[in-house]
Amino acid sequence: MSASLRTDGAREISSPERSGSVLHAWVTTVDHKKLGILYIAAGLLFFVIGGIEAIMMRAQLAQAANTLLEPQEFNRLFTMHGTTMVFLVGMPIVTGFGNYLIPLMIGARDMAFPRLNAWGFWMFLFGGLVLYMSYFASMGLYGAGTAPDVGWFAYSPLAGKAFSRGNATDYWILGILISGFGSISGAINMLTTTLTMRCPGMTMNRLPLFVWMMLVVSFLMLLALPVLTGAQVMLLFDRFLGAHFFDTQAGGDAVLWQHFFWFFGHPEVYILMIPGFAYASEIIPVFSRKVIFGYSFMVAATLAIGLVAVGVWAHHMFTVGMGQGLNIWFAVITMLVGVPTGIKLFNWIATMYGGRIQLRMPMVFCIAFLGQFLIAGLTGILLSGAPLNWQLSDSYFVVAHFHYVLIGGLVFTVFAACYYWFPKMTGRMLSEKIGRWHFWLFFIGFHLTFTTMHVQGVLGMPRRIYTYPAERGWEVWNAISSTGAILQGLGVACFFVAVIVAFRRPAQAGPDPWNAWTLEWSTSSPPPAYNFLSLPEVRSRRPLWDLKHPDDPDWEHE
Ligand code: HEM
Ligand SMILES: [Cu+2]
Repeated sequence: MSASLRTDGAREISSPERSGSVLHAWVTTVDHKKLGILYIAAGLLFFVIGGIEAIMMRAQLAQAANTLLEPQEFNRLFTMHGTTMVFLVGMPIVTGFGNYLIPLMIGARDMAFPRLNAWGFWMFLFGGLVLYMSYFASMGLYGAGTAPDVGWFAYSPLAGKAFSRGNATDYWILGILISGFGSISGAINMLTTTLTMRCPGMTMNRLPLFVWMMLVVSFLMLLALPVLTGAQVMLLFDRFLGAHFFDTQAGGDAVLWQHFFWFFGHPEVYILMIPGFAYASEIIPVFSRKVIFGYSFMVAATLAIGLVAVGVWAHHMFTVGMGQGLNIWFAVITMLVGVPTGIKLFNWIATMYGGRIQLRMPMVFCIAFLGQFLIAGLTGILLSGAPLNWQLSDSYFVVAHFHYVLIGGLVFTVFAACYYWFPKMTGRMLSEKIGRWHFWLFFIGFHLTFTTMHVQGVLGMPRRIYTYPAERGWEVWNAISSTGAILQGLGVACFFVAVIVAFRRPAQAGPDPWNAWTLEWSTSSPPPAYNFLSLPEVRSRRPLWDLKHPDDPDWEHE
C-alpha cells in the first residue's frame, strides 16, 4: 500500500486493486465490499432462475389435468427450485450483506481472512454451477442431462442408487457440498471479524443489532452445515462405495438421513431468517426516527432463537412414527420459539409506536414483513402440534407456511435491505416511484399465490403432485395462486428496472442519505477501498449521531 497527499491535505491510500482491468479487479478481489456485492448479485441471479422454475410449476398447476409438463419434469423443477432458493439465493445474499456491512459497522478495514473470503465466494459459485451442470451432463458426459428430482431434502431410499440411477442426485450432493464450503468459510470470517476486529470503544454492548444477529447466524452455520456435509458424504458412500448407511433393506436406516438433514435443515431456516430480522432492526428505527425499543431484549431474543433452533429439528418428522414422548418434546420446544420471536415483533412495533414514520421503500417492505412474519409464525405454531401436523404434513398448507417464512420473511426484508444499502454500495438511490410498483405487484402477487395455498392444503391437496383431477375442487384456488406468481414475477422485474435506471443516473446519494446512525454511513458512498482513513472511536450505540450531535448524547427520538 502507498500513500500520497490529497488536495484537502488528507492522506490518500491507494489499494493494490487499482492495477489491471475492471474485470481483473473484480475476479481477483479480496475486498469484503466487492465480495459482498458479488455474493448479492449472484444470489439475485439465481433468484431469477429459481423464480422462473416456480412460475413453470405454477403454470402447470394453474388448471386441472394439465399436460404442460411431464411428471419427471415437475419433480426436477421443485427439486431445483427449492435447492436453488435455499442454497444459491438465501445463503449467498445473507453472506453478501454480512460481508459488505460487518467491517463497516464495527469500524474495521476488512474481514479477518480476506483470501479465505474470496475462496468462499468462488466455492459457492462453483457449487451452484456444478448443480446446474446436471441439466447438461448427468447422463454421462456425452448423454442428455437431467436435473436432480429427489426433492430439496433428498429423502432416502429415494436418493439411494436403487431409485435414483444416473448421476443427477450426485450433482445435487456435490453442488451443495461445494457451495457449503463457501458458507462455512463465510461464517468463520464473520465470526472472527466481529470478535477480534472491532474499533476502539465498539464493545459488544454497542454492537449494531445487525452484527449481533449475524454473529448468531455464523454460529448456526458452523453448527449445522458440517452435519449436512457429513450426511452427504455418507450418501455418496452409499451410492458409490457399497455402504448402507441409509439403505433400510441392508440394515441401514432411512430415517437417520431425515434426522441428519433436519438437524441441518431447521437451523438453516433461521440462518436465512435471522438476517432478515437484522435488516429490519437497522431499518425500522431509522425510518421511525427513534432508537430500537429494548436493545438488550433484542439481543437476548436472538440468542434464545439460535439456541432453540438447534433443538427442534424433528418437528419435520412427526409422521415417521417417533413415538409419543419425542412428539411431545419436539412439539413443546417448537412452540417455545414463539416467545423470543414474539418479543422481537413487539419491539419492532414498539419502536414504530410514537415515532415519525417515513414511508420510504426500505420501511414499506419492513412493515409488510411484520404482518407476514406474524402469519408465518402462527401457522408454524399450528403445524408444531403433532396431531394437526399429521393432517397437514406434506400438504399445500406446509408449502404455504414455509413460503410465508421464506418470502414474507426473508425476501421482503432482502428487498428492504437492497433499497436501504444500495446507495451506500453504489452512491445511487433506487427510484421510489418504480419501487412502489415493485412493492405492490410483489405484495399482492405474494398474498394471492400463498394465501390460497393454505386453503388448497386444508382441502387436502398434497405437495409435489404435478397435476390433479378437476373434481377435487382445487382448481379455482390454483388458478388464483398461479396468477399471483405472475404478478410476483412482474414485481421482481420492476426491481431490476429500478437498478438499471439507477446506474444510468449520476452517483449523488452522498454518504448518509437516510440520516442514519451506524458507522457505514460515516464513509463516502461507495466507501473507499480502505473503509476508514483512521479507525473511528465510538462511545455509544449511535456513533454517527454522536459525531453529528456531540452536545446531545442521550437522544432517544426526534
Ligand atoms: C418467488 C415466488 C415463489 C413461488 C411462486 C414459489 C412456488 C413454489 C412451488 C409451486 C413449489 C412446489 C410445491 C410442490 O409441488 O410441492 C415450491 C416449492 C418450494 N419452494 Fe418456492 N416459490 C417461490 C419462492 C421461493 C423462495 C424465495 C424460496 C426460498 C428462499 C422457496 C423455497 C421453496 C422450497 C424449499 C420448496 C420445496 C421444494 C421441494 O418440495 O423439494 N420458494 N415453491
Ligand atoms: Cu423446522
